[in-house]
Amino acid sequence: MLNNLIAIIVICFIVVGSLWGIGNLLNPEEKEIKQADGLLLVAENNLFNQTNPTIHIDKNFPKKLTIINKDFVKHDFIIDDLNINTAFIPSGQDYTTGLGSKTAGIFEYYCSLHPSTMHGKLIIS
Ligand SMILES: [Cu+2]
Repeated sequence: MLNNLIAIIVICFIVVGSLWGIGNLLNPEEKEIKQADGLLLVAENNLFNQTNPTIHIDKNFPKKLTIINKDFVKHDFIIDDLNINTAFIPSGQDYTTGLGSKTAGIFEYYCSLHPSTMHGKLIIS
C-alpha cells in the first residue's frame, strides 16, 4: 500500500516535471517569433525609443508595428507617403499597424504634435 502511494507520488513528480520542461522549451521560441515578427516604438519624453531609431524593413516582408505611449501627453505616428496615421494615441494606450511597401525608399516618420523632436527614418529596401 505504501509502495503504491510512493509510486503515485513519483509518477506525479515525473508528469509535472515533464510538463514544466515542455513549457520552458516552447515559451522562448514563441517570444523569439514575436520579436522577429513585429517592431515596437515607445513614445516617451517626446521621443520614439529615446533615439528616434532608423527602422529597416525588407520590402518583401512587411512588419507589424506597435506604438506604446508612455508619456502623459498624447502622440501619433504618421508616415505620409505610406498613408500611415495612427490618430492620437492617449497616454498609456498603444496602437498596432502594418508597416511595409512594395516600393523601396526612405520615408520620414513623425508625430504631428511634436514633429521637431519625434521624427525618424524608415528605410524599405
Ligand atoms: Cu508626440
